[in-house]
Amino acid sequence: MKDYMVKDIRNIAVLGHGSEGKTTLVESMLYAAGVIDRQGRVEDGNTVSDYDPEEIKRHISISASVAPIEIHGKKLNLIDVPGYFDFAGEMAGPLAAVEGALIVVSAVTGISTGFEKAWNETGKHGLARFIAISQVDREHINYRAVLDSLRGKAFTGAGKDRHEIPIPEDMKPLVEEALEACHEAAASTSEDLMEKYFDEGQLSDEEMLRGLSAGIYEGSIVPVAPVSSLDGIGVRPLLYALAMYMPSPMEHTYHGINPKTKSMHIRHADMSESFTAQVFKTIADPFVGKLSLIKVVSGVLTQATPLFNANADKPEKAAGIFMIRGKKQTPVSMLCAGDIGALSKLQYTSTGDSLCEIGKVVQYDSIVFPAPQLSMAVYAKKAGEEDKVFSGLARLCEEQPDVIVAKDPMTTETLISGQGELELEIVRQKLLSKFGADALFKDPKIAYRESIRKTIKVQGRHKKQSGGHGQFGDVWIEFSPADEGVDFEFVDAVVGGAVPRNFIPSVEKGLRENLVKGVLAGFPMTGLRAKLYDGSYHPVDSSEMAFKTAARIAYKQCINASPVLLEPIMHVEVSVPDEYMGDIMGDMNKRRGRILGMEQSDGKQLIVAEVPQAEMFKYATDLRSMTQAKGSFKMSFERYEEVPAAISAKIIEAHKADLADDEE
Ligand SMILES: Nc1nc2c(ncn2[C@@H]2O[C@H](COP(=O)(O)OP(=O)(O)OP(=O)(O)O)[C@@H](O)[C@H]2O)c(=O)[nH]1
Ligand SMILES: [Mg+2]
Repeated sequence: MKDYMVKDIRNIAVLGHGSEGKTTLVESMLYAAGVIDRQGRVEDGNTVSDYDPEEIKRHISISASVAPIEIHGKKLNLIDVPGYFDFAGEMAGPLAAVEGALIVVSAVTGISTGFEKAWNETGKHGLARFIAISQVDREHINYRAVLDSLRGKAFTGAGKDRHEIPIPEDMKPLVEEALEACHEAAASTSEDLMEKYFDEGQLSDEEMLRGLSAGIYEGSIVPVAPVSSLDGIGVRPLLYALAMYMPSPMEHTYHGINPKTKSMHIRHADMSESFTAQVFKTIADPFVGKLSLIKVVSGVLTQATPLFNANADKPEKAAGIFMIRGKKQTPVSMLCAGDIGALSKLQYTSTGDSLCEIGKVVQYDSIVFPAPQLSMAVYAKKAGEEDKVFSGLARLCEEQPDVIVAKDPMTTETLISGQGELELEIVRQKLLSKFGADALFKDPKIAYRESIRKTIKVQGRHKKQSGGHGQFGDVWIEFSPADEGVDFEFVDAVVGGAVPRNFIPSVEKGLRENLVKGVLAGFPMTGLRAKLYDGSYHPVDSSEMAFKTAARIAYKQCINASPVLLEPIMHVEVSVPDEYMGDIMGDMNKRRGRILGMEQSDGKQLIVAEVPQAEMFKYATDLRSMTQAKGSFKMSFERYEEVPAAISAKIIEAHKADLADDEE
């Protein structure tokens, strides 16, 4: 591959709803540009982009992949981004690395949720946008209807390579209409072009290029191109239009800071500036090891560049510099401003990090990944393989920053969280295939708690005096519900030395040690007040241990203080389009939820509710199917509440059975 000037580079993310034809379009563009001599098919598992065994097995894209194409003297770095919502985490990185987006919408299904999300996200990033209406070769399509539904969002017009395509008679009116629309759109981007257009009724090619590029760059023009990737119809004109009209990185200004001095730095895609780059994706490659995919923001990178990681505040050393196309890595001696490539074996670097030169530190905004929507508990299938499982997961999480593995402080389980069940299942499969570690993903435990509802006064008397050193400890404790929000309160109300001062801390310690196991089912006790108000001791046989045991005996009698089971209640905010509100509320009621309120927000209905955590497992999956993935939700812990009696009986039984299993 030859070196390209910055002005001739086009970085383009290919986005859209799942199965709309993104990978197939990238494949047919590679073929049309002569990069590959045989066009692969997703069904045959031989496309350039979908090279991961899991992708080949499932015929969907799972991770973003880069496919550079050289055409019309330009270098188009296409990044094929998965459309399925389980892989939503794969969009954030590429959006930080590109200046343009090609959003694919199928002529069969028209605008869908994935299109809306891609449209909104690319809008937020201020990217230049093209739309490809794919699958126009399919039957029962209504191209016009799709075009009209897009009209509300974009300008219509087919990019065209005049020198190549003869126009059939019956298509002439459509092409004329599109050409006229192109002229109007180009003219609308500046006063002088508007004037010229009104005076002469048309613009020159150069003026068209200037006008359309300006409009596409500022977002007022979004070209729409019909394509059939299987037959290649419209693919070459689209390539031409992307090469001609998409902005180069030169048009952008990049803002960074020096994290230590807080000084601001402005960078341009200029080879004379110092080298800076951002890592937008990390791949754990079985052969070259860790690969960090980078977008060179400014300057030039060679093996001699003194690399520095601004986020880790550490010098870095790359084993190699590569150009990437699908799974193929081609070693190169340098990467220039504006271009996309990869570095191998960086030690301290993760996705989102900024790389620069030692002594010329610039850090760009980190990449924000979507918050996890679903969690599962992780166990090694075979005892003793825990390390293998968790070290493998740590490696895989480097590749997928939206997947998080962390200990749940409430249940001490290790949880893996991500966008959806499919994403987590694929992580589990990769753990097995790449690292030979077999894991079990289960529904996480609920951090139930126990408490008491009644006040009782009880005695805990421990006496063992059968030869040798005896043991004696005797306490009277009043157990009662503590104030709201208090976990445990110990009150020393001993008078007259009934329990010697030095043993009172042992009573408290004894109680605290036992609180981890409630009297009802063995869940941790909370909201308990223990007032030690009397007792007795033996001058010889009393000891710390004896009083701890006495405390335990007293504590066990909390079973008579109307103990109850408490469950975590979550504060849930669900954002959905109006038409789904009824379903969501009905579903919330089925989950023992309490609707607190509804309000309009961002053009959607925001439903606020409180729902038991136990009813919210896999809510991400259910919400997606109830709202065709148009809904989103946020959830956070609110408080503990009593579990209804009927439900608590089942939970207690199940937990006792679990504890019995653990003891075996
Ligand atoms: N007839 C026809 N089928 C197409 C065309 N483009 C894609 N397909 C088919 O549509 C299906 C999905 O295509 P993909 O390219 O995998 O779609 P995608 O958008 O990459 O899907 P994800 O990566 O899973 O989001 C495959 O069966 C393709 O063969 C087209 O232009 N015409
Ligand atoms: Mg795909």
